[in-house]
Amino acid sequence: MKKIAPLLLSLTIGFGDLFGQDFEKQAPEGFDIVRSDISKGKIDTISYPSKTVGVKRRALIYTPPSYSENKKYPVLYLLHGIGGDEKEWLNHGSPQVILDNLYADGKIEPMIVVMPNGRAMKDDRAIGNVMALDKQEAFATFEKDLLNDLIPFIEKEYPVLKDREYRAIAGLSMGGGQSLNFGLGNLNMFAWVAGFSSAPNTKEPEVLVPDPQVAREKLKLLWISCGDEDNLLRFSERTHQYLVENDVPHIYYIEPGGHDFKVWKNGLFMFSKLLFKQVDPSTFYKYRL
Ligand code: FER
Repeated sequence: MKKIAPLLLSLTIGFGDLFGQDFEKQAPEGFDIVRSDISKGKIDTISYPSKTVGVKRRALIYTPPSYSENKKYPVLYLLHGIGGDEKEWLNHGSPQVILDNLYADGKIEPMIVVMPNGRAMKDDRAIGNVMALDKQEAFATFEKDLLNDLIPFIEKEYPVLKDREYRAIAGLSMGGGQSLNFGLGNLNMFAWVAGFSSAPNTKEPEVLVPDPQVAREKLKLLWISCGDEDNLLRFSERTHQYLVENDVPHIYYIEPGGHDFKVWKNGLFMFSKLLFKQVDPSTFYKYRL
């Protein structure tokens, strides 16, 4: 019996997985609730000099439980939406709780998460008309700030792995568009790219992925998710359609919901579980409706 039990267990899990029974499509209840009995990561505010903007800029950084400067970590850059700033995820998405819980359950790789302000302009506060043209342009300018200022700063100040395979970018809405634009536009820098409910700033598919062959070779994981009741769904849909037509493996994950943090928290939960691990593109279909 001693020998048979593990065999039966692995068979059950194997078959369960085959039929999708063990496949978790929604974060389980409590995934975003603080647990008192587990070790926690830490959130700090950092300030980095930006040549792009000409000022010092703020970002939040999450270091995982058991963080040590003697280890080396992969990094996820996690971006906010049009009405947010570097604190939006923290204020509305409990990313540190979601990640702490996943660590406690052994479901994610230790990683550093950087939450910058994606509105790269001198006054980068989310006040006044957040849709104003100069503010929208600042979301595009952030590509330079990220690549030339923030990433070099993080790589100088923190013990991080600098290879593209250890760098991920994900974001919600306007930050989802940024993640797809900057990630797919800089495949020499990012192997993991995710857009949650990506906004109209998402470049047209042909511009986003001009060379499907290169994307196929370089991407570890491209994740596109959106709520089925989101008015911006068409931007995810058209990207997905193009990727199918051009045979670029990706996860397309439409879940019940609108343009809100329920969807984005679930996106962070699901995407972070896959990050910096072996991925099997033959399982991507499971995320489809
Ligand atoms: C738009 C509608 C929504 C738009 C941006 C958004 C740039 C972004 C929403 C968000 O970040 O939540 O027309 O234009």
